[in-house]
Amino acid sequence: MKNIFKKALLFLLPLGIFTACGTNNSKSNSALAEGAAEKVYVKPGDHDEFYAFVSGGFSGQLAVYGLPSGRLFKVIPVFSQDAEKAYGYNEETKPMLNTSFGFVPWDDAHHPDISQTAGELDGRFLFINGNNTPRIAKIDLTTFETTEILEIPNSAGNHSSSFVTENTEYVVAGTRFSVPIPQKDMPIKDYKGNFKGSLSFISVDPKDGAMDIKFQIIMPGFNYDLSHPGRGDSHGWFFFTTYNTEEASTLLEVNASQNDKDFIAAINWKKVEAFVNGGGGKKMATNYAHNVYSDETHSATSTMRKEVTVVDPRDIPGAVYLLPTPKSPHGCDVDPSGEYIVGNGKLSSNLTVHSFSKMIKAIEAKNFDGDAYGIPILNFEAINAGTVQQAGLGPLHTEFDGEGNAYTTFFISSEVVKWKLKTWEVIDRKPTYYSVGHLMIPGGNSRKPFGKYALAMNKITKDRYLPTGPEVTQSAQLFDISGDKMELLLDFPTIGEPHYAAGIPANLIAPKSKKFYALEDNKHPYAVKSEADTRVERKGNDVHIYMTTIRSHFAPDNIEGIKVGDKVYFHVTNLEQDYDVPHGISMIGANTSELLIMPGQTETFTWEPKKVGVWPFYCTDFCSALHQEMQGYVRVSPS
Ligand code: CUK
Ligand code: CUA
Repeated sequence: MKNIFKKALLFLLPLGIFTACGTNNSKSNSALAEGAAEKVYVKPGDHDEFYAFVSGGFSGQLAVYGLPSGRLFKVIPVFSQDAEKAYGYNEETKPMLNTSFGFVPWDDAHHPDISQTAGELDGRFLFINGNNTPRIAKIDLTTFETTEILEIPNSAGNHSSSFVTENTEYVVAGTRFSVPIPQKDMPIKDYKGNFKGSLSFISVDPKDGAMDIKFQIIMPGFNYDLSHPGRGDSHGWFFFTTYNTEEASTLLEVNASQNDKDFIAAINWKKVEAFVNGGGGKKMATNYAHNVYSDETHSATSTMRKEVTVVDPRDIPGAVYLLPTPKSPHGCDVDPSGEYIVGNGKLSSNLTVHSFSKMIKAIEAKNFDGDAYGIPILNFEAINAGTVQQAGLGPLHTEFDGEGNAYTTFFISSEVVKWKLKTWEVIDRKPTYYSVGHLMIPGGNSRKPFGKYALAMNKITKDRYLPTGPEVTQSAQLFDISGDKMELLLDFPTIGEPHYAAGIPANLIAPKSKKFYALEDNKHPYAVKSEADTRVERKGNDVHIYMTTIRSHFAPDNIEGIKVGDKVYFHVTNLEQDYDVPHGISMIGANTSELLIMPGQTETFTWEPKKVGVWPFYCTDFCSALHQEMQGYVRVSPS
């Protein structure tokens, strides 16, 4: 790349200047499809064809939309407290947000990925990463609830996560920042050679989905950006983009973009797995939280783990190779056949595509260009499958439609570009409004993409919507990709900042969706199964109220004997056995949120009454014609 062009890119990349000027006609809808309205209109009462699970970025949550309508169905709380669902507020879910740093009720959620069987979406689980305090969460797609959160030790800015292998053998997490491993007090300027990266392979139990860090590969001190699993012939491999291969402690241009090429790290995880199964690797003492939510007890437990298995790639010949890839690659995307690995060099206008089969041949022929890091670097020409020339400015991410086409997002030139695998020719390009990050095609990260739609997730919306003060919504744009040319169908606002999304046909999830919990299976320690068992028990200053709800009353509903200075636990069981009949409750001045209790479930909130008096409570969810009668009183006497 010409130096002046590179400088321009570096200058423009963070500012999105191209965006602002290049799409001066901001209301332009040049790509809008004929009949777009009918194509996205889902009649009242009808269902959407796809679910789209869209990451909430710095909101820490995951939003569920329907496609093609763009209607928002639910925000699933994952890494952040959520008053609406009492997540992280009620006693049952607080342990989900526990970490080795204590209670951390926030994170930056980036990449959802749905579990796979034989390379196809199976609709069982969804995994998503928290970048800030490194964590991987698992969401059960029958209940749409976060059921497991695993902290990742030896990681920082957990970004190249959380993608799954072809049979969900592993969900993979890679550090963005290299850090001292183990952490220690040392001069930052001594980064080079001393800071390390880590790539974590988290096994997923085939039966219940339980996560466990099988091993961590300790890598050179690069930044690890994104990753994708191999599939088909390349199943058994995992690919990670890297930048800052200069190993600089400051990423100002002079330091971090010196190298003409960074790398995609290719990991033969089956080899590493065999090494570890044979007793290889070291047990390293560390500290990380493992939080599990049980549908039986409707409660989470948090345990602190003390040990992780780490491996040095230099101890496992043939396990790790570096694939030279131009100019700070961001996305690392493997096509449905598993043959092509697309490296999206952010500071490049060309897209580099590596060939898996050529990579294997180059390894066999030992066609290496050195091994500066103790890891063989493969010869660029030997592994190159092709290049998409002058495709756009600032390539970020690529998805596939399963018909031999790839779709790459370009942040700076603010467009989606469709191109053909094998011939590397650009077929179509459409502007996005504005500055697209990720793109999602349902199943686009699997052996079987469903095509039909592509969802662009944009960083900047400016004047696309009614203004709402300095902060305006982030946005998604839906494209019809069923024809040769992409056609814009719809804009819709999103929560937080959407990074990646995962889409899946509704019929792979909807039939299995849980309607309610069976009361007889409720193993919550404070559950009561009938009104006859409701009671108030005092233990010193702790008062436990075993309460039930059913349309349209609480039991008990008149509670006396509470004193200022008590800690009152409301353990509320919803006795309903019907779909969509939650009840809610809270108390005046309670600094935990309201509860929202699903049928058959028990939830607990605590209340520390500060004032003498008779204080009412009521149901917060409009549940029946007599909802407004659903109330009670607590009498609080002096201590
Ligand atoms: S990153 Cu957001 S646009 Cu976190 Cu996947 Cu590329
Ligand atoms: Cu129960 Cu309203």
